[in-house]
Amino acid sequence: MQDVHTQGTRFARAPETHLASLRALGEAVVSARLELAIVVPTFNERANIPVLLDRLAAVLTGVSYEVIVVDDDSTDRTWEAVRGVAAYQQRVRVIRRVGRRGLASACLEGMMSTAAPYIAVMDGDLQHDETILPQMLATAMKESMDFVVASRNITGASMGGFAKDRVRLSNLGLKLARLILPADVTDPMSGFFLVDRRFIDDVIYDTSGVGFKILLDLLASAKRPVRIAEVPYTFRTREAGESKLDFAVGLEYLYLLLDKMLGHLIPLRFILFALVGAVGVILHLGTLAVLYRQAHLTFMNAQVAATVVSMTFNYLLNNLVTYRDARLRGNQWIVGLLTFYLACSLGAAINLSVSAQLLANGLPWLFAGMAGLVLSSVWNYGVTSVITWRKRLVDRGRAG
Ligand SMILES: Nc1nc2c(ncn2[C@@H]2O[C@H](COP(=O)(O)OP(=O)(O)O)[C@@H](O)[C@H]2O)c(=O)[nH]1
Ligand SMILES: [Mg+2]
Repeated sequence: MQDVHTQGTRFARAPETHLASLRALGEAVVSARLELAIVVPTFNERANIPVLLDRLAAVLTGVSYEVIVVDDDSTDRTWEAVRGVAAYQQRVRVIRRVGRRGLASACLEGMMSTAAPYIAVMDGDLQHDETILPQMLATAMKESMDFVVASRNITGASMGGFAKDRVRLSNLGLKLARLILPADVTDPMSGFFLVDRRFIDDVIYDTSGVGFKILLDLLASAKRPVRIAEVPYTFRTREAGESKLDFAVGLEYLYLLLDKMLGHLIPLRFILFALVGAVGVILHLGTLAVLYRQAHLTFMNAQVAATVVSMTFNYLLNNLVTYRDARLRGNQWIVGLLTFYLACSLGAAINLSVSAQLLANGLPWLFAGMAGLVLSSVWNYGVTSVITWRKRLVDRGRAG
């Protein structure tokens, strides 16, 4: 019976048999079956988390739960404070993620790390009212809901002291969200909800995991009608720490919407790459006009200068936006620029030869030109993703 603890035995047996053997050995196996996991994404919430853990314990008496704090290596060492509690309270765990940022991806990671049948997600800054959690869990269980969303937009709920421009921004975001949402839900931007784990397992491959709006991401990934209940609550004002919502988060929101609308058809990176390219074409023509018509350079010289200007611009913008998760810096940035020039010059050569060929074969000039453009865009994208940014993506994958 001693070998119950060895790896081989553990994996060879069904979980129930394993539990039975442990019980036979007199081990305290489980006090109660885990019912609920609460996933809390944090970045610099050191002052708030201990208070939240106390409040959860006070309100969840009689529920078998665990709390998973997913911290993105906070500079205020939130992870350290949580570990301090977790050392004494086994229901508290912390995942310290290094080299990564993002609320949505943190939530997904926390969700993947639990065995609980229901998972709640809530902020770590005490803005979400934890006292409605038992009601949310009961609703999900009794009515077999996929989601129970804590809503700020239904009767009985309130945005609390949310600043006016934040309310306006939130309403705009809501209008945009309706573009991708199959489900009818009053507050799809809510960061406070409870979900049946089976739903997560169904959609996990389709989630985008970008930005702040994890609920929206999950709902828009659904492949079947979603059962949703809503519970009202009042959004509290933040007392300690500060909001992480900024311009980059706004951009990530648009990125999420685009990915949900088009991501299953074309890789989102390619769409961004093509958009950047389109802006580059306008810049190219503008530069050409100034240098050729106003500065009176020869057409060839003006064309070469415009090409360098637009290629450099494309590189900068792609490095900032399209590959923001694999951004090149320092020496890598210079090598990246050179490989980008090289790849795109070949792309231009392909464009010229293909379109000339098509024109010679009788295709109208507009179509010949477009075909060349499409082909060279695909070439530029494919080659630079492998040569210019690939190493950085691979390095990041390893670090992750
Ligand atoms: N893990 C992780 N948590 C984050 C990140 N950004 C924000 N959070 C947490 O997500 C929750 C909501 O963020 P907050 O800035 O308060 O957003 P707001 O309430 O919309 O202003 C808080 O618990 C933050 O600490 C992030 O990049 N990673
Ligand atoms: Mg907040």
